[in-house]
Amino acid sequence: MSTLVVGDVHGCAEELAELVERVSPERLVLVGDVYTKGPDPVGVFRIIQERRAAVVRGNHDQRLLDARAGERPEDDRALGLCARLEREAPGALPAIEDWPLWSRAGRYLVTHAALHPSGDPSKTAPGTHLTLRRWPSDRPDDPFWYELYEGPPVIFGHDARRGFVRRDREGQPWILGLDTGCVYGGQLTGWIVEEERAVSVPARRAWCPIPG
Ligand SMILES: [Mn+2]
Repeated sequence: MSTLVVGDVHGCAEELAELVERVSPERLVLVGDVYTKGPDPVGVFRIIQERRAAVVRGNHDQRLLDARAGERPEDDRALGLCARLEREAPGALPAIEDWPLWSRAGRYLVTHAALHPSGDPSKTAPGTHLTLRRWPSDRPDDPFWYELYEGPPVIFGHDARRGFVRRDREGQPWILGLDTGCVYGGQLTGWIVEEERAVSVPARRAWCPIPG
């Protein structure tokens, strides 16, 4: 068995295809934020279908669901992407409804943004799974959530400004942040769970500036 967990794809289907071809995993898991910002969300949906990928829901995925439900009438970009997906990839938006806020890959918990410091997903608020970077309130002087983390091994994404994060415990990888900013011109990074190693492919180009 080989399991590849991949950081924020953000519509970068070419890079995802290259990474998946290079590793040929039996199980593909994405940490969320898969469709928005980048050039080819439809291509990403095809790869998810072909590989029967598991996806945990990210804040940008949730945003598409909210836009589709009429809860973001001012969000032209989300509405535009919803319209495109409904036209070119029917099934893409309804599938998001089935994506959980967290999952497992081997010995790791997988979530998009963060977990409660205990590592207990049932104590983790939905907004923490989806968007939190700093515990407890995302204030600029709060510590990063993983500085306080005491739970089981975890893989997350969502923080391209931090880039690749790795903390070990007892000589084993323990906290892994995989968002290396592919859509901003960085890299797309995955973690091969059974081999305990990272694999990256460079971005073809930058599609938007990294948010501040
Ligand atoms: Mn995110």
